[in-house]
Amino acid sequence: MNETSGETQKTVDVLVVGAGITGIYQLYRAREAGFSVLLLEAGDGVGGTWYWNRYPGARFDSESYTYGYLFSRELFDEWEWQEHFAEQPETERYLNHVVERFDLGRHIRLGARVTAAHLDERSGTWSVVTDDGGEVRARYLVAATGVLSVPYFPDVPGREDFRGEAYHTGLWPASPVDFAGKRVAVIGTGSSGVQIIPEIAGEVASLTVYQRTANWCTPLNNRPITPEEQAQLRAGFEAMREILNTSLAGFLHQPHDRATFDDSEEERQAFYEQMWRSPGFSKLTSHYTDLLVDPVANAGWCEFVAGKVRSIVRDPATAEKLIPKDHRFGEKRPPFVTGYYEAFNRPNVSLVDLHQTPILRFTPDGIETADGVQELDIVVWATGFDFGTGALLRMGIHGRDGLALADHWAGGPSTFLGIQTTRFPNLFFPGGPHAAAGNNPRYNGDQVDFVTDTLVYLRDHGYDTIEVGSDAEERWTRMVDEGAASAVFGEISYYFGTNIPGKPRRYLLNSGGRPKLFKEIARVAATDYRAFRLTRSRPASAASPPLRAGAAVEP
Ligand code: N01
Repeated sequence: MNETSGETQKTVDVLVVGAGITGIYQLYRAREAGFSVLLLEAGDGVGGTWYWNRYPGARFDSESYTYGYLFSRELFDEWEWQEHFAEQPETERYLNHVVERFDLGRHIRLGARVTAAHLDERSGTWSVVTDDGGEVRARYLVAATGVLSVPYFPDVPGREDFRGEAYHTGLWPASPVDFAGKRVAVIGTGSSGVQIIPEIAGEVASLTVYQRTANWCTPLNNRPITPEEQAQLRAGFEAMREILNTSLAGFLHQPHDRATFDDSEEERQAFYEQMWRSPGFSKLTSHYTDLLVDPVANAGWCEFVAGKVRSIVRDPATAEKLIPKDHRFGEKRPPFVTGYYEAFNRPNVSLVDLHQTPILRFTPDGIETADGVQELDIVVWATGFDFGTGALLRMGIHGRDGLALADHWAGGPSTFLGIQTTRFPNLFFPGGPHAAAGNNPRYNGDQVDFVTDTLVYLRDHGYDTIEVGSDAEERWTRMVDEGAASAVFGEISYYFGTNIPGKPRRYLLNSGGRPKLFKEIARVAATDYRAFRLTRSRPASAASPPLRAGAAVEP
C-alpha cells in the first residue's frame, strides 16, 4: 500500500475516476484488497448516472434488487427497496448509503473533473490533472466513467439564441425545475423522453413533444414491493445472487420455451397480453424464443403493441405517429413506460412528427417548424448521449509516446475484454466500450472483479505494469465486430454510435455477451495472464517469478 500526499500532489496505488455504481464498487474492492485508492468525481455528489439524471420520472427499468450491489449480504438485508423499479431519488440515496456504510467517502474527491491523464513510461505510473487544480499520481488508473455519461445536444440552428430555460435530461440541475403553468417542449422520445413526458404533462400549461423516431414502448408495470416480497427477497438472496451472477444478461427473468408459431392464434394473443402485463425487460428476455430472429414473429408482436397504442390514444392521427414504422421491436433498446401513451390524451399535450415537420431553427422565443413558431418557456433535451467512448475520449488520456486515446481510437475502440487497450499500460476502463448489454451493474461488476483480481495478481507476483498484447486485443475486437452483424440491437441504434454525427460506425457492446467475458477471464487465469505483457519497474521480491514479456493468447 502506497499513499502519499503533498500540497499539490497525491500519490496512490489506484486512482478511480467516476463515482457511479461501477466506480464505487471498484473503490471498495481495491481498498479491501489493500491498495491505497482515491476516487475522483466530476459531480458534487456520488451516483454517476443516478446523480446526473435526476429529471422527473427517472427510474430503473431493471428490478431494483437485481441492480443493487450483491457483494454484501448485510447491505442487501438492511436496504429495503420501496418499488420493483426504484425512482432516481431512492437510487441516489442507496448509493450514498453504500458510500457511508463502507466508509468510502474519505477516499472520494467530489467536484474534480479529470482534464488530462499522462503516462510516465519510465515508472509506469499515471499523472492525472483535474479542473480544480489538483494532480494525482497513480500506478493504476481505472476509468469507471460509464457509457451514457456525455449528454448529446443536436446542432440545431439558433440553439443558443433561445431565451427560455433549457435542460438536458442527463445534466439535470440539483434544484427542482418549476414546470407549473409553463409552455414546455421535450425533444427526443428515447427512454429518458418517454419517462419525463407523462411525469410533467399534468403540471405544465402546454407540452409539445418533438419526436423524430417513434419507439416500441411497452409498460414497465412497476409497483411497490410488499412486505411479503421483502421477506421472500431476503430468504432467497443466495439463490437470486447465483442466478444474477451467471445469467446471460444479469436478470432474474427466465427464458420462455416456446416459439411464436408453436402456439395457436388464440394462445399467442393470450401470451402477448401476459407479456404486456409483465415487468420491464421480461418482454425481451422471456418472450417467444424467435422474437428477435424471425421477422414474421417479431411483426406479430409489433402488431399487438400497435393495437394497444391505437386503443389507448384517442386521436387516431397521433396514435399512428406514435407507432414505429421503420424498425422492429428490439432493434433499438426498448423503453418501458408508465402512462406515456395516455399522456397524449391530455388536451395540453401535442406531438410533432419531425419527419413531417422538421425543426428549422430556435428563435429567442421558441422552436420554429414549417408550421410556425411554438413559443416556449422551457426546452427539455432528451436527445441521448455519446455512448460508450464519450467520456473516455474527453479525459485527455495519453499513453505511450504521448499517444492520445482519442487518436488511438479515431476509427472506433479496440479493447481486450472491454477493459484494456494496447499502448495504455496500467489503464483499465470497466463498464466502458465493449461491455455487454443487459443489467449493467452485473456485467460491470464482473469487470471490476477481474480488474481487482488482476491488481492482486500483479502485486503477488512482483509486477507493477500490465499492458494487453496486440494479438489478444485484435482477437477480442474482431469478435466484437464480426458479432455485430447479428447483434440484437441493430445498426440504427446508438450502440453503433449512429446517433452522433461523424462518429465511427462501430459496435460498442460486447457481441459475445457475458458468457464470452466469463470464458476469456477464465482463460486469462488459466494461462497465467499470457494475453498481457507484465513488467516491473522496481526490484522484485525473492519470491517473485522471473520477469517475462507476455505472449499473446492463441487466436
Ligand atoms: O437517449 P436515446 P435517452 N432532433 O438516444 C432523439 C438509458 N436510460 O437518453 O431515435 C430530434 O435513446 C432521438 O431520435 P432518433 C437507456 O440505456 C435508461 O432517451 O435518433 N430528435 C431519440 O428519440 C437508454 O437507451 C433509463 O430519431 C433527436 C432521443 O433523441 C439510454 O439511457 C432511462 C435528435 C434520444 O434517445 C439513452 O436514452 C433513461 C435531433 N437532432 C435512459 N437527435 C431507465 O429506465 C436525437 N434525437 C433505466
